[in-house]
Amino acid sequence: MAGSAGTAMLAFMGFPLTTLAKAVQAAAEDLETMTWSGCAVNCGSRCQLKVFSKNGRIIRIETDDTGRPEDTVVDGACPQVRACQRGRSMRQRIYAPERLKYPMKRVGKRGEGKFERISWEQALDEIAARLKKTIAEHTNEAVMIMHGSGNQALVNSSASTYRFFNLVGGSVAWYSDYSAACIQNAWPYLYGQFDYGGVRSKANGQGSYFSQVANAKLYVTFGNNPAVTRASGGGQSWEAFSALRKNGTEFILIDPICSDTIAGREATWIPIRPGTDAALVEAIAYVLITENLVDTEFLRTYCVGYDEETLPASAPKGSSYKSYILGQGPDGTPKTPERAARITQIPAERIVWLARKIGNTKPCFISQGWAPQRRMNGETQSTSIAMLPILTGQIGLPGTNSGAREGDSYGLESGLPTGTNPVTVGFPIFLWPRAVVDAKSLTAKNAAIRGAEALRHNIKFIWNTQSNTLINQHGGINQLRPILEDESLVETIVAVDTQMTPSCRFADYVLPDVCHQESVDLMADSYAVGDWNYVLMSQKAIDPEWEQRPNWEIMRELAKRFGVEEKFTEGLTLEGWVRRVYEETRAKLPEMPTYEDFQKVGIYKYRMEGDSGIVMEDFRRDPAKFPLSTPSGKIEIYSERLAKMAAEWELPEGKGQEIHPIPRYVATDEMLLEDEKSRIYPLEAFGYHGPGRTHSTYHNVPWLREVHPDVVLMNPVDAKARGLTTGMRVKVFNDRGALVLPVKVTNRIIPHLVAFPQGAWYKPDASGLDRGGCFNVLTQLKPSPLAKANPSHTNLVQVERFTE
Ligand SMILES: Nc1nc2c(c(=O)[nH]1)N[C@H]1C(S)=C(S)[C@@H](COP(=O)(O)OP(=O)(O)OC[C@H]3O[C@@H](n4cnc5c(=O)[nH]c(N)nc54)[C@H](O)[C@@H]3O)O[C@H]1N2
Ligand SMILES: Nc1nc2c(c(=O)[nH]1)N[C@H]1C(S)=C(S)[C@@H](COP(=O)(O)OP(=O)(O)OC[C@H]3O[C@@H](n4cnc5c(=O)[nH]c(N)nc54)[C@H](O)[C@@H]3O)O[C@H]1N2
Ligand code: SF4
Ligand SMILES: [Mo]
Repeated sequence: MAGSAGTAMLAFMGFPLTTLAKAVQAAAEDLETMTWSGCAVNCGSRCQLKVFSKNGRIIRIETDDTGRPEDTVVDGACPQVRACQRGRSMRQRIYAPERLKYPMKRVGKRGEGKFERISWEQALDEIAARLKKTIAEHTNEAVMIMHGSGNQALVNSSASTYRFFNLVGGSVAWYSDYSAACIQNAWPYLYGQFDYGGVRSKANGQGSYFSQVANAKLYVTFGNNPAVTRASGGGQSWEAFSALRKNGTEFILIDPICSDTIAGREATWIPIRPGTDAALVEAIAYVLITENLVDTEFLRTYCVGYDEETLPASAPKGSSYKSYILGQGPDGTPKTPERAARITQIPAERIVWLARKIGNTKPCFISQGWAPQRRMNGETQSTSIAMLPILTGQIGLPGTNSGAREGDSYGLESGLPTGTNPVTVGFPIFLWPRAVVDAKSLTAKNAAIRGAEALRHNIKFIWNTQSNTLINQHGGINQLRPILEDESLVETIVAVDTQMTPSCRFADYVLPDVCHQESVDLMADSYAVGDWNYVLMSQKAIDPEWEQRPNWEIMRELAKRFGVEEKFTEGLTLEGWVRRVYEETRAKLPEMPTYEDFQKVGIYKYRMEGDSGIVMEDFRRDPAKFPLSTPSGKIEIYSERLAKMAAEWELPEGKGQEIHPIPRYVATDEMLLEDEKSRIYPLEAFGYHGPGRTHSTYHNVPWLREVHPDVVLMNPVDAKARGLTTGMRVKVFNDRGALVLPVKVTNRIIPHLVAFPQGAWYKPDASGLDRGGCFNVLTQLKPSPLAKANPSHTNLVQVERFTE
């Protein structure tokens, strides 16, 4: 051994053995090792981490410092893939007191949080037996892998989970997500498609890249906070600010909050009431039409249904967009700025100013974040915003956009192959609690069921991996809770996580996964890294301290118990798969280093060629040759498909449960002035995506809780009326639930709205009052009409001072 040889040599040279040997040992112990890794949560980016360890413990985290900090893709240079505060505090997540250490089995009632430690053998045997029983008794349609976005690495992530389940008959094929379900399901009727993946500018109906903002004279965005929601140095916030700076593009943000994206910058904030963007758009359209600022040539050539002349044959008279705006349709109401001023609380003169600016400034880049559509009226909010570039012909040209969130080139698709799900019947994800309780009542026409006319089996087995959606992130927590607690409904819940989260507390078995730094993997850029791409190496820095196992190994062990281990592994180890995925990626990018050389550098940055970053460029150039995938091949401002659904779908009771063939404002329940309940709950409320967490991940990191404490933002007008000052504790409540947090009184939020970051961990006290500040005790289980999506941001509440 090197140690004893060194000791022998020192002895031979006549030095006092013990002192020097100790010194050598101390020096060795003092050595730090550096390994490459990354942060792969679902913030839309991925960032490189440099992990420094000593004596088997991680002691420090740094990040990408290759190249120059000022490098930006807007100048054609490769940006640093710098981690934000979250990635840099990874160490505190690895060593958190909430870290899962051993497999555990529930001993108390479900949800009580009482568990006993068991062996891996026992856990895996029992889980395998239960899963086999569920499949035998209820089929694979009764098995659900919960939505879960916490780990976006390429191999040791839920890819392993899906791979296993697809080998044993599959799981219910839910679709859509919690991020962008409304725009995802509404956009295809307008533009033919909505697409997260692929070379984005080639996907019609996606967003142009942020780098195109540099070619625009005016950038107008709705409910979009890239400084926070796109925080990576390799990602879109850096690209956005570089693009804005390059040619001094004028920047207007429409948002109920003066967000970090504009605070302190050269920008105009137009405060708006949440959920009323579509009403603002209608008034802008009114000004554009009446002042001849619309691009009639564009509307005639590329669109269907703008005016009566371009309406499809099946559409009734007076149903065109123009007729609706001018009050010549069935409602007879002109959509004037004065009307919109009442709804949006933006003064009419300001609306006219904005309309003239948009109508007269070209190129104009219009986009939206996803908050305006994470609502009960989210479908028409998202398509209405698209009407601005459509009316002004600002599509398919440099410096323009479709109205969607800014796109990105989203590199190569690679990762552990998951196989194909043999089950094709599924529901929109937000409806899963109803699929637990009464699946057969969910049909194609009342619940957008796909693959069958109705669901056939209640969900009996839930596999909750890298997910806090089982309870924390879903919505209507107090209404969901009894459904989970009832053990006669879902018979088995397995959670695989790295932390003891609120969702884990509702599991029957809890299995501890490794953190990225305790195993080996690859990561790649995702849907928000902007106009550059990369692959990251994640090396093993330390051994897991307890009994944690990589998810891939957990699924392999289950595969063994189902007799499909060989099919699962294809004869490879986890590292073997990492290597294979790397080699497959390298086959497409021959300039990538060898796997061995890649270990030294940890990152490979590349750019997708032949991608202008301008969405619908081909369609604009030659609409006959490059039609959209709508039935007419054009932009369908009037959609016959939506008109048919409006006539045929069964929609529930309630204000705003409507489907319309054109993009238009829809007022809904749980909106101020619209809902009777606003007399009791006179404040609107939403939980934005804050800088201190990615959803609920990183919640249990003390550094982040200190820098970004959870506080309720409230306008001084509302605070004064309640005798509140900053720092006081308040109770935020409605008839669905209540929570306690400190208040922060600030002019950066509009009156009659309160907002605070979503994702805090649900922590109810004995009375059910949430001491954790989890927004979802206030949200509802009722879905939006078309997409059947989570209306997370549509809530009425009351706030009062809280004393124990
Ligand atoms: N730091 C951080 N980054 C994240 C995440 C995170 O949790 N933390 N999550 C990631 C994920 S998965 C997603 S889906 C995205 C989410 O990205 P978004 O959905 O875009 O984010 P939000 O914070 O909900 O909202 C963005 C802005 O919209 C404003 N807003 C709210 N309602 C309305 C409205 O009706 N109209 C208008 N005009 N503005 C409105 C809010 O005040 C906020 O400033 O972020 C991603 N990035
Ligand atoms: N009120 C309200 N609710 C919302 C939203 C909102 O805007 N408002 N936003 C919605 C949106 S857009 C989304 S995307 C969802 C997100 O909801 P989720 O997809 O559930 O995301 P997270 O809350 O981050 O939970 C991810 C989990 O993965 C775990 N995890 C992290 N790394 C690993 C790993 O390596 N292995 C394993 N096994 N686990 C790991 C984390 O500990 C955490 O428990 O929330 C939705 N919920
Ligand atoms: S949370 Fe997102 S931006 Fe922050 S380090 Fe992780 S991947 Fe990067
Ligand atoms: Mo999301």
